[in-house]
Amino acid sequence: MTTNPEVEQKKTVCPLDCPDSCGMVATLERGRIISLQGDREHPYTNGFICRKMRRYHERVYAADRLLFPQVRTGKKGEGRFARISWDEAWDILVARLTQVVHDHGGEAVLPYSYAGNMGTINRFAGHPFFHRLGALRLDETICFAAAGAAWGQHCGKAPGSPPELAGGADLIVAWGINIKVSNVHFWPYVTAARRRGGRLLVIDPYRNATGRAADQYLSVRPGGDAALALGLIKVLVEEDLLDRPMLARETEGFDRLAGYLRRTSWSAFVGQSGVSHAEMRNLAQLLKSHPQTFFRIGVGLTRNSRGGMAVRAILSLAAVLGLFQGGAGRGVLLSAGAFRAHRDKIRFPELAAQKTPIVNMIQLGQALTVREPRIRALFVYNANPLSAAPDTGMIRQGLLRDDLFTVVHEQVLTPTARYADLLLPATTFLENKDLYTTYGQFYMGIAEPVIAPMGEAISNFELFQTLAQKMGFAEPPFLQTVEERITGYLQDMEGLPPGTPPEGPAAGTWLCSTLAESEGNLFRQGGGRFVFARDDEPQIPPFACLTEAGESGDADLHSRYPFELLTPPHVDLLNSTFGERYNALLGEVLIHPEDAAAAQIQDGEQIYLINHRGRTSRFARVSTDTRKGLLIAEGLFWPVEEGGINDLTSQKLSDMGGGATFHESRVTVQKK
Ligand SMILES: Nc1nc2c(c(=O)[nH]1)N[C@H]1C(S)=C(S)[C@@H](COP(=O)(O)OP(=O)(O)OC[C@H]3O[C@@H](n4cnc5c(=O)[nH]c(N)nc54)[C@H](O)[C@@H]3O)O[C@H]1N2
Ligand SMILES: Nc1nc2c(c(=O)[nH]1)N[C@H]1C(S)=C(S)[C@@H](COP(=O)(O)OP(=O)(O)OC[C@H]3O[C@@H](n4cnc5c(=O)[nH]c(N)nc54)[C@H](O)[C@@H]3O)O[C@H]1N2
Ligand code: SF4
Ligand SMILES: [Mo]
Repeated sequence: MTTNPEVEQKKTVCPLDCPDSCGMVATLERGRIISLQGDREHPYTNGFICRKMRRYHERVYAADRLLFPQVRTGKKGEGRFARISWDEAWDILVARLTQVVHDHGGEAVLPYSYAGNMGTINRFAGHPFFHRLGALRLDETICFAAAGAAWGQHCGKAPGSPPELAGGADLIVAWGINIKVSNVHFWPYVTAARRRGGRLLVIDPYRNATGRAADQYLSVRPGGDAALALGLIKVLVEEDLLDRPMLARETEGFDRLAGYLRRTSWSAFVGQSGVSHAEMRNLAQLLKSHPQTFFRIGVGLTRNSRGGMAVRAILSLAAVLGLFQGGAGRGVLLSAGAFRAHRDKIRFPELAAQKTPIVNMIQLGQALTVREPRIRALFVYNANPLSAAPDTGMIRQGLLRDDLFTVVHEQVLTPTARYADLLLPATTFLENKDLYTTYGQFYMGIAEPVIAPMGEAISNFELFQTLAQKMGFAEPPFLQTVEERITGYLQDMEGLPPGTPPEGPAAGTWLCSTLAESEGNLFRQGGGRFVFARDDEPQIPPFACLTEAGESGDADLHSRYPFELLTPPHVDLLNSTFGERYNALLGEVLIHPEDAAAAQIQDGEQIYLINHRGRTSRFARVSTDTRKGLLIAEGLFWPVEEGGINDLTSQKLSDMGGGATFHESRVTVQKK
């Protein structure tokens, strides 16, 4: 800590949609933030943060930050606006929403928000308002829906293993996750495990940054994980490498899965996964000879039409290996599940007079173009669908509609914000109070504002509390303060240590969940056990099994679009957040040398990626890090002239939970 009276330090929490949820320290000089660093006192952050967040304060003070309400003056999408006062903005907002509800009913209004700010209060700030208004409900499926449904199917309420446990593992398996990019605070546990002689195995269709740093890399066909994981169980069954007493004691329904695996021929597992029988036997031996194995499973592998099944099969493999029983260095982490609370306590669905129809956020394009009755008002906050949702060409078409009133509450002029009729300025997390739980580790914290709001920006919470009052909504949730909403949410929350004050931990302190099983059985507290097979959901197969591919297996599309495309995160972006730093940058696309040679594409050359949904452009990077026939385009950049990468992706849903299929598009390439 400094002794200079003009310099002070304040603690805060990273609000981004990242599993790490870092504790941070802001240093201020004469009230202005001059640096952001990791909090050394946060047990998981351990004093470092990623490079994208170290520069976040530049964004707070940037010249292109949105600081005042504005109305559109140019054509939709042109990005020309004129400043107005908040009084004028409220008048427009109240008048237009009232008119739409009067003329077409509340169901003509669609709120669209996700996780631009993961603070519990601000993330869910709009839900009470839209329930009360009678608006359509948004199914928030874009990220974790398939993975969550798959986990629930077999593991019920069990939490994931604490990441710290991986430090004691002999083998860490990073399955469909790019730790070095999207979960950087897990890496120290990889290093710790290796120091003790442990190994890292990466299973991914391309050799990502984590794969390049691994001891072993296994290339799987996209969407082939269920076949691989089931093939591994089949080896264990056929070679009699099972711990039968453990399976009988700790799990349910294994025999049905085993029977299916015995009956199904090897060619199906090998064909779908692209992994040979011999490789599977070696891998099964590796797992069997390393009892201290930790599975770190990502959500990347769920973003296709077999995504839920991939998770189900991998969890079944973990259960066969006994990883849910815990013990030193043994565990399974998909999502932490560190604190459990009733979301209704912040969403207040009881404010709705009736249950209104649901729109899956992945199908926003469809909702804004072909859906009947028409949506007349779209309210976007905490999200940038024109970059981050699939099939953005169709969304753009919807946003151009003259009879659609679009409100965007934002910090910067995102591609979506350019289409706003009314553009409202949002605070950043550094200007807000909020409660932050996490999905990749087990610590919770509360952050007080580090600085006062910039310009005339207001938080999501203030936006919707004020708007509710202007609309004449007087129910108790609309009169709550931030503190009251936090206290309400924490009531009955599972995972809070005894003695936690009702208002939560003091700002700047970190509270560890009691659900963190440091070496224990993951079913110890919630009860239940791993269930391999169940029949209570007739629309999904009772146990993990092989299923057909969607777009990637479509013979007609294959003949027109010979490549498969994956679109995973970029190290310098957080989904589309920070796109303004790289404005108009196209990004790269990895292409295998043989494919590049066949199409006469040189390394560094700008090419088009094209399919039946749209077109975008990237710079080719010729590399053996990808497989033949597979293109990899990292990052949701904001190209202005061309569509973005999501112009190519599909609104088709995954097999479970209504999740997205971002990593399953067929495309072709063309020289520019
Ligand atoms: N720097 C950075 N960090 C981020 C993000 C970001 O945009 N940038 N996004 C954040 C968010 S919201 C989330 S949800 C997480 C996501 O983080 P992850 O869980 O890591 O998921 P993805 O990044 O989508 O994909 C991870 C890996 O899955 C691989 N993959 C794709 N399809 C398959 C498949 O069929 N099988 C297998 N085995 N692997 C496959 C991809 O090639 C990629 O290497 O990261 C968070 N962290
Ligand atoms: N092709 C492809 N597409 C993907 C993915 C992929 O891997 N491939 N990943 C998907 C995943 S996992 C996710 S989670 C989604 C995320 O999709 P989104 O939630 O739309 O996330 P971002 O693109 O980061 O956009 C968040 C926006 O919220 C704004 N924001 C931040 N804080 C606040 C605030 O307090 N108030 C308001 N009003 N705005 C705020 C930011 O400036 C930013 O523009 O993207 C998905 N899209
Ligand atoms: S984006 Fe992730 S790694 Fe970076 S500071 Fe935020 S929580 Fe930490
Ligand atoms: Mo996500």
